[in-house]
Amino acid sequence: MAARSEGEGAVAGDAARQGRRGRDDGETRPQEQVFSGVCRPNCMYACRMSAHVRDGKLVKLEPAPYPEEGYTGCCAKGLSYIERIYSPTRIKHPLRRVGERGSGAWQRVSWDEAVSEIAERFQAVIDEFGPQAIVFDTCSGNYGYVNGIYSPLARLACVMGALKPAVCYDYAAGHGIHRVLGTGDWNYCNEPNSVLDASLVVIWGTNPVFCAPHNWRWIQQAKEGGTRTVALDPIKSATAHRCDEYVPVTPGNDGYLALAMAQHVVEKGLVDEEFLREKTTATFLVRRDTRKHVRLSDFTSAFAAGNPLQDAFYVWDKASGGLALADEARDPALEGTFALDDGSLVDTAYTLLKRELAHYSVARASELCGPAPETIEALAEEIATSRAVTVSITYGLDHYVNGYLSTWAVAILLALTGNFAKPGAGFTGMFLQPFALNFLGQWTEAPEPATLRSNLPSGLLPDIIATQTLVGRPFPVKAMLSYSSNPVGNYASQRAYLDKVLPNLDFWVVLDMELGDSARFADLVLPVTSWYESCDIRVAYNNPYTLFQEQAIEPLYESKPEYEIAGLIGRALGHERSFPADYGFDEWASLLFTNDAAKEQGLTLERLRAEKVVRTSGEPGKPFVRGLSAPWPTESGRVQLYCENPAPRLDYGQDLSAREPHEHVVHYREPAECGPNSPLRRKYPLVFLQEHSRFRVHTQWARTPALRELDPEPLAKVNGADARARGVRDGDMVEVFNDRGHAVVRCLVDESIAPGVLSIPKGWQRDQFVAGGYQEMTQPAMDPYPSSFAYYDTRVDFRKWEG
Ligand SMILES: Nc1nc2c(c(=O)[nH]1)N[C@H]1C(S)=C(S)[C@@H](COP(=O)(O)OP(=O)(O)OC[C@H]3O[C@@H](n4cnc5c(=O)[nH]c(N)nc54)[C@H](O)[C@@H]3O)O[C@H]1N2
Ligand SMILES: Nc1nc2c(c(=O)[nH]1)N[C@H]1C(S)=C(S)[C@@H](COP(=O)(O)OP(=O)(O)OC[C@H]3O[C@@H](n4cnc5c(=O)[nH]c(N)nc54)[C@H](O)[C@@H]3O)O[C@H]1N2
Ligand code: SF4
Ligand SMILES: [Mo]
Repeated sequence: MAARSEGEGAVAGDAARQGRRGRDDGETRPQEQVFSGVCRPNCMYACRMSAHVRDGKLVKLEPAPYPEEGYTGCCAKGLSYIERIYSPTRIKHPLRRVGERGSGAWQRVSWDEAVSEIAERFQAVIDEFGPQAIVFDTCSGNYGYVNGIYSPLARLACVMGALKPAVCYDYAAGHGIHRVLGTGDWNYCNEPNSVLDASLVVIWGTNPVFCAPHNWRWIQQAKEGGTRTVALDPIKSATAHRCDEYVPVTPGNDGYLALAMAQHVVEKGLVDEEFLREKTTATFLVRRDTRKHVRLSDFTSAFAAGNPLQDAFYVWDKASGGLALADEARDPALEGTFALDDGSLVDTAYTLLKRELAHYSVARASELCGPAPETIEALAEEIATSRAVTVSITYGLDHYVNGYLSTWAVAILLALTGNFAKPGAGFTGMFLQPFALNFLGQWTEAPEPATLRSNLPSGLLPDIIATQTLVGRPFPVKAMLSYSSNPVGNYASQRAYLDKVLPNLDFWVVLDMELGDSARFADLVLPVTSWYESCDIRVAYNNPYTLFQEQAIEPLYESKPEYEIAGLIGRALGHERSFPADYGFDEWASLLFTNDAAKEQGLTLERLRAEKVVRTSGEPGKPFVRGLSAPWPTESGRVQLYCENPAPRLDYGQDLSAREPHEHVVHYREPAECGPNSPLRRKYPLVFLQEHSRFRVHTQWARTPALRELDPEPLAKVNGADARARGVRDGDMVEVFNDRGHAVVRCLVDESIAPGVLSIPKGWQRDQFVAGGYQEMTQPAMDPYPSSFAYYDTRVDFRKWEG
């Protein structure tokens, strides 16, 4: 996929010196100019692209080189983005709804009219209900720092005092792993090329061939070098097909499987005890009365507030037969229960973990999850004895109500087997570089008071808007502005959004390029520039670079970049000081380089504009491995076998008192709807997945002609046994349904999908279905700890559609 093109010479330095107009390559391509850019949807990558422009028109996109060859490349979506720029479905000018919501009746309005209307409507809401009754909704449509999700529209939310809810799409995986590694929502993975040092890569509920091709290339390279690959998935996915071994599993129970494997490792004496003693909290003591670790601060008042003394943890020293600080003990007990002088009992963290693991068995895992006992045992033993194991993990385990428990269990399995903080060991899949631009400063360091109100989970918004309450208290929400977000398309339980949310929302503005599922139901739609019509900056995921997007073409029609739109609305609402009229791209972008991280890197806007692609973390040729060069960001700096303080990701006043006592030690809980004892099991026998498609990123590219040729229509994939049981044949139209809604689609009978599972690959718009849509059926519940949607924790059935 990597390409070195003849146009590339113009991408690097020359175009910069000539400003955004680029260079005329008079010799080979008359009139052609080449600009450096970056594809930046939420596919969790950032392919560097060359944009070829002739006569002001973008005529070709192709991969541009990264300084490290292995990071260069792109996919068919990146190449065909050009069709989205010139699509007849592009929004050309501001639109005001004139008919019923969603009826498609629009009136063209000028920017002046649109901005005045927004200011008036927002001001009226502020006057009556306060600024918190206005929601700034954003998600992941464009990972730009000046346009897109990090744009100064967030500054507008901050100076207005509006709500900017926290996204709830894929936070369970990180939440579970955080309990072990302290790595927060996203920072738990190694650099993708670290898999070259692995002896075994377990691909656990992820499909990188489709969803992270840039990461798959490294796994493929590792495989060619002798690394073994195993995939666990209910679907024999494109990735599973390419692995050395495929282990089919039933959806939603991987947590049990991982814990049964952990128990097997313990029983077989394959635990890495040296790692447990030295790198984890296994030997730390836990008081039974308080569920807290025993620490220095328990015994001295020297830790009063403000004292910089470092607290320390106690272990039981077998050499002295009493307490000793972890760093001082000569022979710390890995296991055991002991009595303190005050009579209270303490257990080692490892003892508590072992006690929980004793409830899990390979036999039960086999019944619950599918694989034969021998397969489970062999994989457990291989993980324990292989030199370095990487687990590739993204969001297949995440999208269940118990998703965080599953990833917590996988992290515990890796900890027990010593698979952290060494080359080739740990997690891969979602590498966020440690470097961050100062987007928070861009939002909140304004000349006026600015507060970021972002502790509210966006997944609660439908309920809040429908009831105008939050945890039983009045909570008016009356207006919303969405940018880089398609909540009708991407929130679970779409019918509820359409039937209960929208009627209770007085005014909805959507900023987008195309009339997607959300824009179609808005009151006012504002056209934004495409990714190549304005300059921008992107800090990459899954590689260690920061990139500059040159403006390749003029904004089409009346579209505007978001920083301009933020300024227009901001000034109309009286925030001239925070949105100076003369602020353009450079002024906004400069604010991003004011933090210490940027200064340490020597990174400035000028440098980025000149160099286009700058390494902003790690060193070339030395894959970044978490926990290797710095301690873990846990309180003790160690890998945690016991979670002393299980805090929720977002605190919105939820009552966790009944849950808290059970959240310290990893365990399995059944998923919500798809579990073996779900009351819906008989009525809706199939678990409903919505694989992320190779041909779309979420709802983007859903109408791109080049990709529609390859993937023309929505499909419901089912196993032959499930089709035959319903008299359905390959190619028939079927209705997939549950109590929440339905979708009418063509059926693909596919033996690579497990019996009892139905998948409609996600991202289609509503009007691409014969009736309904895949998102109508997904269930909206979230666990209150991770606050993350659990789309796959859903049951459905299907029948032949007679029209
Ligand atoms: N082309 C493309 N790339 C994308 C995206 C996209 O939409 N399109 N989306 C991006 C984003 S934001 C995300 S979150 C990621 C998602 O990336 P992935 O997590 O890789 O994608 P999914 O399709 O959700 O799930 C991956 C696999 O998990 C399996 N799976 C489902 N349930 C279970 C289970 O209970 N156990 C196990 N073991 N496996 C299970 C599915 O069958 C599927 O094959 O991809 C990113 N990349
Ligand atoms: N059923 C089901 N639903 C899911 C999932 C699932 O697995 N199953 N996965 C979920 C996951 S993991 C994720 S991350 C979410 C993603 O959800 P979203 O972030 O909403 O994803 P997109 O559909 O990529 O983008 C949203 C919108 O941004 C627009 N856009 C693109 N560029 C720009 C820009 O520069 N400016 C503006 N203003 N708009 C722009 C696009 O046209 C699109 O309409 O979806 C979730 N939805
Ligand atoms: S969609 Fe993702 S993988 Fe494809 S070109 Fe764009 S950034 Fe690269
Ligand atoms: Mo996601």
